[in-house]
Amino acid sequence: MKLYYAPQACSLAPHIVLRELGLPFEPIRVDNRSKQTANGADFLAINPKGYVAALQLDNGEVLTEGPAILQYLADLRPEAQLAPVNGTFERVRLQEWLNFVSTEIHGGLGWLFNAQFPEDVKTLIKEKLFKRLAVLCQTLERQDYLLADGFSIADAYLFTVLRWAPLFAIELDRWPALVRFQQRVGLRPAVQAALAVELA
Ligand SMILES: N[C@@H](CCC(=O)N[C@@H](CS)C(=O)NCC(=O)O)C(=O)O
Repeated sequence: MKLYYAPQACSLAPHIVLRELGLPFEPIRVDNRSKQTANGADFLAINPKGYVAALQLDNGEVLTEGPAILQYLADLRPEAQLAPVNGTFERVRLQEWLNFVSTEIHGGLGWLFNAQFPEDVKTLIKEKLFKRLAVLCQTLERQDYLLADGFSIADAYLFTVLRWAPLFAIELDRWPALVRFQQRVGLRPAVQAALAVELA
């Protein structure tokens, strides 16, 4: 498998999960501005959507969209228990979190990267985001991870997008449960290995 990633982008989540699962893969860096890969390929020819993450399977299929990629990977090694079994209520609960992280947190923070947005619009986006962070806190104050049973792919995704908050002067100290969550997930060897590659 090949993981097309951009350093510290949302592709960090599948990068972490690939390492958590110990699956063989080739990380291929993408320049998100030029849409060129580090090995000189046209990324748009690989993923016409033009964004990371993209996972190229050994049969040539290219899978995109973070929540789909994460679930595909977790199901390759169900014994690692990074996702509840498909068809169970717990799996739907996981999908509920994946969707929340994708639309409410990733989506919310994602808008703030847009330099053309006026400050008052960004303030409105932040106000909405703060309400969503408070929702996360309600869960993470009573348990270590989004699912009560332990670390899952949803946590890898949440950890990834919460790392962007300080870029927009959003100090997570306001939500101590989120700070503890970031510290807890950040200590995982797979997370440190993925970050070491992306920050190199
Ligand atoms: N819907 C996609 C969004 C992916 C996304 O937002 N990727 C960003 C990095 S976090 C990107 O590559 N943006 C570059 C671009 O849109 O040109 C997903 O959930 O995977």
